[in-house]
Amino acid sequence: MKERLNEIKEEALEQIQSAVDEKTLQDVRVYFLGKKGQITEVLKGMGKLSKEERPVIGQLANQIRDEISEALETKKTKLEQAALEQQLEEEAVDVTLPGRPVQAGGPHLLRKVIREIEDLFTSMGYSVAEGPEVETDFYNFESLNLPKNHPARDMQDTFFITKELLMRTQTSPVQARTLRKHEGQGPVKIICPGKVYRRDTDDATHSHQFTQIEGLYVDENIRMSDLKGTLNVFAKHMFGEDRAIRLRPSFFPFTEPSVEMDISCKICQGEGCSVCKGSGWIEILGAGMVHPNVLEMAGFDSNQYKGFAFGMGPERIAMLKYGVEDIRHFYTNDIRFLKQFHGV
Ligand code: 2NL
Repeated sequence: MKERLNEIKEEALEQIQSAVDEKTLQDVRVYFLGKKGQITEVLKGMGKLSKEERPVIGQLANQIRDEISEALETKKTKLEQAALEQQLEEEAVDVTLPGRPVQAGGPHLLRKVIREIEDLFTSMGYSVAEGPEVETDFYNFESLNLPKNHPARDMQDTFFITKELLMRTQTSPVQARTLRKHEGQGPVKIICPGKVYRRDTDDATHSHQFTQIEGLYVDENIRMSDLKGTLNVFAKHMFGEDRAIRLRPSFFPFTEPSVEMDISCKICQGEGCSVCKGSGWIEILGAGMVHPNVLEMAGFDSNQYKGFAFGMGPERIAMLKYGVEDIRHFYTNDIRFLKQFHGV
């Protein structure tokens, strides 16, 4: 029996030694130390032993059981340690590797052009005013001298929401609202940038949604020459000191008289080319002296107060300044288009 017990010990230690996982260790424990295990099997033969031999074999069996148990524990700890080390190695991070480059964004070209125009006008004492994009028929049309059924409403195809509510077709309602707030007291000196909407079929030069900047200066003694001087400063600041401006008579319902402003073509120096369509001039914006009806409807005395106003499309300004050939580039967010203007 002694020999058999020692054999069991050798076998067990060998199996423990070669075990590669905890499941195998568990199987080894059951096979040797379990209720129906090898040691119990041997001890069943104790009855055949003499009185003197019994305690000796019993003691040896206990000793071997303890040794196997201890070997199992030691091996288990070893396996756990090895597993942990492997995991640490696999999940190791090389903190000395260079980081992934961060893609730096920047303001949209349109935003930059709008900001440049805002900066110029605020430097001349204008404030920036904003208002709702969903407007009432009153502020978008009636208060700007465009009564219901006026034929000039056809100039601006409109997205109506209800009979009285619409998507604003211009930023002038912001100016009408601001005038009203001043309760007949000048001066009012603002520029109004923002999104506007018109029922239109999108193509290279038209969009159903675009941006506009309008300006308004109302005070006593404001004259057409003030308008001309202001627009001249604007044109030279945006397009270069060497540019000339020209005002042509035009019509807007909210101004009288009304003009359109052209700048001289930089490409051909006024000779005529494909950009200016042979004329030597490029149209930039519309403007005029605020119609007395607009002043009166906003609560201003049109004998005491005069004003000038102008409106322009930042898309058009950006297209001319940076050679953008399709207005849809501003809205489709192709990163290759947008990135070209990061430095400007
Ligand atoms: C254009 C022309 C213009 C105005 C906008 C305006 C606003 C008030 C009173 C009078 Cl509250 N006028 N705005 C005046 C003239 C022209 O825009 O071609 N825009 C793209």
